[in-house]
Amino acid sequence: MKKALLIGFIILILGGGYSIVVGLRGSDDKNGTAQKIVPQNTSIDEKLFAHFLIDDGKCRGVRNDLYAIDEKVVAWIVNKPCPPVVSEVTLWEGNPSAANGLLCTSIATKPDLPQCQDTQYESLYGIIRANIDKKDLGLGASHSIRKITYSTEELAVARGDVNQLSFRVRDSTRFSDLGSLKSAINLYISEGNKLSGCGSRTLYKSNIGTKAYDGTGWLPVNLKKIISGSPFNELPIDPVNDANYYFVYVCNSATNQYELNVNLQGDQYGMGGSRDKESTDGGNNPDVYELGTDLSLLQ
Ligand SMILES: [Ca+2]
Ligand SMILES: [Ca+2]
Repeated sequence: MKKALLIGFIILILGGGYSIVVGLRGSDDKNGTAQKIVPQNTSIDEKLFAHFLIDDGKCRGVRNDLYAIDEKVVAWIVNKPCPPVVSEVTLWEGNPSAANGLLCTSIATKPDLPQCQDTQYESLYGIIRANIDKKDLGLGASHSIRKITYSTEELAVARGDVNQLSFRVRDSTRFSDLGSLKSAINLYISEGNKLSGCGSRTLYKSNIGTKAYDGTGWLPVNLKKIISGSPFNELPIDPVNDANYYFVYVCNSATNQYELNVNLQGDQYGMGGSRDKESTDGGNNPDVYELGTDLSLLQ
């Protein structure tokens, strides 16, 4: 098989982000038969496909079908070009949100020119495109074709799973940023500095104030006083930082101690979750993640 004579650029819009897939197309593979499929990733995550394509695609109300082919490749067929792709028929594998998840598509200006990552998919793609109304998609008895179906409830579950993934990413950021903040405040204290502005346990929240780290931002600690300098160019804030998710700081000037709190989003980190952090942090509130030098200051 000759290699890449033409490079096709396929731009996908998935989940608000942009991914670029560079497709390679050969010139001498025109026998019109579907060859053996050798996918890079042999596992089909049906939930992700159902969520990203069936559920997120703006094709509801028209044809919006997913087929598992040989349990290795997924064909998505719609009645009209449907975001995030511009072709009625597309071939996918593995994870549809990954940059290399799209195997084949076609572009509006050259509908007869398949844009495939690898020539091995071209004949398969061509046959399916020519037979979208046939039950076996024109592939014959040598291939298994299974329609992937999901109920409204299952789609909702898939949506939840995907949301949980993004929640965990945010929680990881929270652990990292709050850990850094804790280290900075501890260093500030260890160098003989006093916490101020504590009032009678006044609450300071990251959704109120600026990111200035000189004590005038949302955190009333002048990190510029740290001898080696502030570890931050700006104060960290919660990845969401709205009325429900924000960092909280409270201190006690008499003891020179403080507490930081944050509400985590991932189910696994909540009380009873598989990686429970909120109720195992040594604090007095099982519903939030607490850290600092006196975890009883805030509940
Ligand atoms: Ca806690
Ligand atoms: Ca507490």
